Amino acid sequence: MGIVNVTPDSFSDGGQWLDPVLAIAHGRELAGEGAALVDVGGESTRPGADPVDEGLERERTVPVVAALARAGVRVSIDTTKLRVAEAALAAGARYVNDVTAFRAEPELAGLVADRRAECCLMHMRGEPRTMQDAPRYGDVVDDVKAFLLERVEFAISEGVREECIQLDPGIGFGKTGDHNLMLLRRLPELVALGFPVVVGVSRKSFLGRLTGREDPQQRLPATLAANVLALAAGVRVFRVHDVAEHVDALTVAAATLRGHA
Ligand code: HH2
Repeated sequence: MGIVNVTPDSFSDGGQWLDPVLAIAHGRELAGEGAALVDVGGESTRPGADPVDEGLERERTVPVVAALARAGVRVSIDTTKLRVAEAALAAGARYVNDVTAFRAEPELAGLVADRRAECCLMHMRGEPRTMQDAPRYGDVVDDVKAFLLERVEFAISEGVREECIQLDPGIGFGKTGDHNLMLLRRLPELVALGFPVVVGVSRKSFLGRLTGREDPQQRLPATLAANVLALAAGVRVFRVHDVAEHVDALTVAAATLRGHA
């Protein structure tokens, strides 16, 4: 899953793809590099980010979604808002990536069901503005699992088909560095729930703290290490900024795990 942030304030590429012409070209490039899905977002979820008004979020994302879908790219819309998702699906998106797992606008589940779209249900503690204020868990993996299962139940009760659901532990969303590392170490427990697991570690700050890389753009080697191990743990979807590099690394890692080309 390649990332296209049509935002001025995303943590690692804010402002780079705010111009729709550049965002469309970037999405096509990521698809050309091998992304099976391109995730288009118009609102940053970085800790402390300000919410974006629905109209503006639609203006940023829908033209990009429409152009990519027209070009044959499979598109995901990264939004928590019903109206934005509705417009994006009408413009050709096939996947809804809602970091609140249908908690912000529960009607979003019915929309996904209706349009027979796929969706990612992600764990987040609280909301972006406050999620990093002293996050605490009993057992972080057990808590995330229980949350995700509850959201699966909700989605299914709204008509979303089981085979359309993917799960994501929400790396960096209301977690300390150690919470993130424990979730990554125990990914097989999430994989065992039986749904495809998505992880989004790309360039995130816990990698910067581990490596001393303050510039998010310099966190590619750290991101590759985490994603290769996630592949070995059974993860199937990797939400990344750097697609070409991940295709190489994951191709070699997957062949090695199989023991043949
Ligand atoms: N992480 C980010 C945004 N959306 N969606 C899923 N499913 N999983 C994630 O881990 C995830 C996500 C944050 O990364 P990014 O989009 O690069 O930054 P920003 O939210 O600042 O735009």
